[in-house]
Amino acid sequence: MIITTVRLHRLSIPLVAPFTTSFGTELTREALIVEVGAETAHGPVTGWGECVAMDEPLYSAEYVDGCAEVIRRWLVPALTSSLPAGVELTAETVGHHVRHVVGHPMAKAAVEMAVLDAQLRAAGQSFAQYLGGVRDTVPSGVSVGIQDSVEQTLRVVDGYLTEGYVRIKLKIAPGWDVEPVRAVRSTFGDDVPLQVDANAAYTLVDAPTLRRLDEFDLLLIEQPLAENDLRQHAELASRLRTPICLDESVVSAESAADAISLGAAQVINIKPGRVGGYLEAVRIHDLAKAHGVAVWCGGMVETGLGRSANAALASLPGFVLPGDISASSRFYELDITEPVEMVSGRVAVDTTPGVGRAPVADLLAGFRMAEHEVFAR
Ligand code: NPQ
Ligand code: MG
Repeated sequence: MIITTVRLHRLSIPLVAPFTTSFGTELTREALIVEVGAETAHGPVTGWGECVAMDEPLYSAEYVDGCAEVIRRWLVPALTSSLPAGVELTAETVGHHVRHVVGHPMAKAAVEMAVLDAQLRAAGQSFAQYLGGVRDTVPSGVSVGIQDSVEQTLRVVDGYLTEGYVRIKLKIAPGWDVEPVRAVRSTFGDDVPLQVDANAAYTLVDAPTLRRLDEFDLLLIEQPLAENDLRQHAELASRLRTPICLDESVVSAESAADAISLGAAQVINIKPGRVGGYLEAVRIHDLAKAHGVAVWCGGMVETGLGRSANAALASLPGFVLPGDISASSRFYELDITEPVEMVSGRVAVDTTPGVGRAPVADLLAGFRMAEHEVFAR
């Protein structure tokens, strides 16, 4: 294809309730949507990508306005004006053309997603078909933020279980761990699939506290230690019965391979944005599957665009645990696409070409803070 236009849409979308993790509280989703216009063998087409960076560098080093700048100044030129003459741009070669830019996986992932969406729309193939999906629906888990009290946590969890979510993930932090987990277990029983996510808030000194979680038969503990502490995660794993799952630490297939061989990850959370795109996400899936390591699809409070693409990814065979792929309504009263629905604990995988849904113009406009045309041929 030949890219003819690139537009960046900066959105601010209110959340239905504040979302608190060990690193902070979010009231809105500061989103960045990439719109790529392209000329293909099948005619002109528009592709959409979502950048999952947060508005501040608290989850990882990237942040949304930094991503917009990287996309505008370095990634888009690499795929347009600086593309060598005669080179045909495809989604599969986006990573190659931007490899000289160090880091910035979320910015790269957003651009690759938009190009892939355009390519698949032109070819009439769905994301799930292209990525290798084998299921029509995927099980839907929900991430429960840190609440003001244990009582409030029980009310919130009760609501999600009543709605039908098949797995609960409690966000934890030092001082908010054993107590809420014990309360959820004693209230809802041992059969509720339950896991926790620390977002890197602990150190190895906290191993005795984390070990107290062993008695609650959790599916896993997600990212207890810092992003770069692979060796220390391996050490912690040797001291816990609860499987360790890495999120922030896995930034590429290479780091996934390191984590697996070090014994630092018994489970891997795959987020396409964090690893540089859906294609790298599939490579990590393949690697983990070959090593017998379970994977599941994480979430970054995506709009319906990224949420639908994540459901497609989670339909691959190695995704053997429920993902953080909840309904749009978990976070948004109004989404920018047709809402992603959860029915009987499952989310349907879109089968129409590309991601399967696109932003609705009026909804996009309603949440838009800025729109920049960063390239036009
Ligand atoms: C995680 N997500 O697994 C993350 C991190 C996270 C669903 O638990 C705004 C935007 C707020 C992105 C809070 C879930 C966020 C965010 C947390 C991502 O670690
Ligand atoms: Mg996480």
